[in-house]
Amino acid sequence: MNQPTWHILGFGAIGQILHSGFVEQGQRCKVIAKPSRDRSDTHLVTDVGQTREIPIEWVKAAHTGPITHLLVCTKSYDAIEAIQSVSGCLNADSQIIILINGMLDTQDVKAASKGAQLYWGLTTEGGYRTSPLHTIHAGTGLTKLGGDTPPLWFDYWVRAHPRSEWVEDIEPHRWQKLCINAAVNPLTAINGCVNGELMNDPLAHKTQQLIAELGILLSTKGYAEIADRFPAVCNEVIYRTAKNQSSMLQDIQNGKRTEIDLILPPLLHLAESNHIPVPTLRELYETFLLRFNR
Ligand code: KPL
Repeated sequence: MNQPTWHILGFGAIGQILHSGFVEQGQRCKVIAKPSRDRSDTHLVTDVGQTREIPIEWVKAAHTGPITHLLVCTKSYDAIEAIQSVSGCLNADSQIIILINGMLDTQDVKAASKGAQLYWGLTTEGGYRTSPLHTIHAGTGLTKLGGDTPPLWFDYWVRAHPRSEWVEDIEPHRWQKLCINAAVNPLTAINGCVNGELMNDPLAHKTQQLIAELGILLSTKGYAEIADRFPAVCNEVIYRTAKNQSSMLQDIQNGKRTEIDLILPPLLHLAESNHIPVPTLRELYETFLLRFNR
């Protein structure tokens, strides 16, 4: 297979980290510009104190030709509209990789995708921005992509992003990532702290209570193995992204809409429909709504 040309929708911290991997590995990667976007020629990514400047090839949604490989890393609530904005460039051969936080319905994405092949992914890489085009890569993580057998493009992906793996059944991993975001994001947003503070007093106890409740929800979904490993996996993400500001904390600090609606309600709904008590998770949601006036 020829080297793919990647198109990125959503140029936040994760979009910028992924973009830098492709470009630095010599792969073509175009960034689909929002109309209002500052279109500088480069962006910066800082990794353990070293800052690299990466050239950007911007394209306008309406003016880019057919898209073969589309990477969606927008906010979850923007994803459908963002895909619709390029639907004229998609066809049944296009490959769409969706790497977002929160639970978005596959049917809704399919409806926007012109029959393109969809792949779900998730990443526990930690990054935050100090300005629109400067990302601090504050914690390393793992990226998982999945759906049946790995497509040919996955080889190119791994060259650019070596901490990636293919999993046949991505669904349990999506739920695991949802649970990680439920444990980390609202609590860091409410307390205005970096992820690592969840390991310390006074937040450690609440964090572990949340992790325990979320583990029960994962086993309710039938993901016994993932549920058993959840405390270790979630604590490892917190440890590895200790210096990171969660995406929800960044949204609150920047006065932006958060992804809370696509993170906690699906889990509370799961708990309710299975009569599972999740008092800590429920209280977290109530506190979040009260605190941020929603
Ligand atoms: O996904 C994240 C986020 O902040 O949204 C983690 C992995 C928790 C890193 O901060």
